[in-house]
Amino acid sequence: MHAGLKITAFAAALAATFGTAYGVGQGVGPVTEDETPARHDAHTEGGESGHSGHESPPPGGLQISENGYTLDLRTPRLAAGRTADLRFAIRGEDGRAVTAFRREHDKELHLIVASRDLNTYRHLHPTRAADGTWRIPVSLPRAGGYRVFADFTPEKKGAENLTLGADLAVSGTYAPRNLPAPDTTATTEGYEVKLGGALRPGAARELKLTVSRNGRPVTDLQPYLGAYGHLVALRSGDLAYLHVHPGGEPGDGSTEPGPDISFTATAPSSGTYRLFLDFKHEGKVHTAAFTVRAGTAATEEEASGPAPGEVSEEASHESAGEHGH
Ligand SMILES: [Cu+2]
Repeated sequence: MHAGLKITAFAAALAATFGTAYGVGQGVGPVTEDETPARHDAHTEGGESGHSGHESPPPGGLQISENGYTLDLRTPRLAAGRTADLRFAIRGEDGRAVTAFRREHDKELHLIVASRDLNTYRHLHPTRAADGTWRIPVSLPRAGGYRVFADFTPEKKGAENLTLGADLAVSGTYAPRNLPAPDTTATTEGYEVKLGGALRPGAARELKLTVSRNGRPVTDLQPYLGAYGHLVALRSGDLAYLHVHPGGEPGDGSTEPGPDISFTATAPSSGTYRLFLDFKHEGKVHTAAFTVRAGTAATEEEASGPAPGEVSEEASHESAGEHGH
């Protein structure tokens, strides 16, 4: 077991990997100050803060359009249980599809698809045509409301990382399901992942995920998109999107290939979140999911167990392992 990273080393690694526009900006906030005056005006009018350098930007994924970029989801409806192409484009202010993206973690764009009840999750890497339209075959098992997130950085001077979100409707017989109960252990395809640390509203906190299989620590995780793990956190209720990254990367001399994967994450508010960890081992990508509460007493009662007649927690867990890769 490695001792974890010193916070300074971690900050340096983050800065080296993501510059100032990614990751750091999620938690600290000053990055978007100058480019998003409108929403910060709204904050300061409320008298919350005269020192705007300490404000956090709103979480990603809540808007279909931001900073002049729009997620144009060309297939807003799919049928449950059928594989079909999900198509979309990212449009600039002129309405044209964007064709130049900066690579983040080996990809020009990361696409997340999650059901509103957070029982189904996909992390996908679509293919872009020369004209800027993207497509990826997807199969979603259950009907209901879904959210599609496009996480990308335009290749343009000064452009920052953006996560745009759009609604997707999946037709079929709709049986809403409860959010799985909070738990610090998740199992997926024979692996057990333990979550250490806690989310705190407005404060950066280290989360440590420890991977084992058959009771033995996994110490030969494989790099997946430039990291030993990718963690996405979605807020239950509105699916606010936090994309957090590990405190170090393969080959930096201090980051070991498991069993621990550390991240720093800041919850934008108290509430209940669903965390999805992607990791790669023996050539296959796995997803482990956790329900986590951020905050204290006020939120303790929110995520109650399944109501009578609802699908059991066990059944809910099966979907945590569904993965699009
Ligand atoms: Cu990705």
